[in-house]
Amino acid sequence: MAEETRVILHGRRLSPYVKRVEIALKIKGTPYEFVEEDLKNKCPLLLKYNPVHKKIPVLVHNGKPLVESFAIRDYIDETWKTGPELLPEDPYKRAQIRFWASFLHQHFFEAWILMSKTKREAQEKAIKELYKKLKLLEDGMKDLFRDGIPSSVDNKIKVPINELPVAKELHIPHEIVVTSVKLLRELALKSSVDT
Ligand SMILES: N[C@@H](CCC(=O)N[C@@H](CS)C(=O)NCC(=O)O)C(=O)O
Repeated sequence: MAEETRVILHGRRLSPYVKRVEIALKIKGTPYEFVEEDLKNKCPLLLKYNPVHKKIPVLVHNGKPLVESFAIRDYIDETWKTGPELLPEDPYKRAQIRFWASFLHQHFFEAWILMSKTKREAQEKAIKELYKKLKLLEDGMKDLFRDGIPSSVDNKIKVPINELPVAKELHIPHEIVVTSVKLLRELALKSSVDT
């Protein structure tokens, strides 16, 4: 049962794992505070809350820390019953959504990271691989949501994913994404030269 609550999300706005949690909170209409973490200089609280992986996101609900974005998403779904369910009722559809979410997590992000860390032929290869995975993901999504995504406001209305109010609200401007990706690439290339 949802009780009087204080919800704090430790993260970074650009992290896709943090986005997963933010989207879940927004869909449920759960208010939360956002604490922007500096991953190069992790604060003692983050290390205390996530001593195993020392990663974001961390969600703190009434003082209790939760880690790992999928586990947090499920916790949010099971705790705040006031908003719409995050996963469909049909077990087959749920399983399909879980499959694609884990594909995105394990394969797509991995290919994306490889692409941003490599140069020349290795990068060309990584880009091809990334496009292949993107195509698989897109086809999977089209199949799964033939008529669009159910609106979080009215489950019967189907809307394209970019039109969802929550997607618009959490949208990050293209220039900011590009600048951050360039920075990440510089850092990744520098650390691969240093090692
Ligand atoms: N499996 C984790 C992955 C989280 C993750 O990789 N977070 C990154 C930011 S996008 C992080 O905290 N990196 C810091 C580090 O690796 O030290 C989840 O789903 O929550």
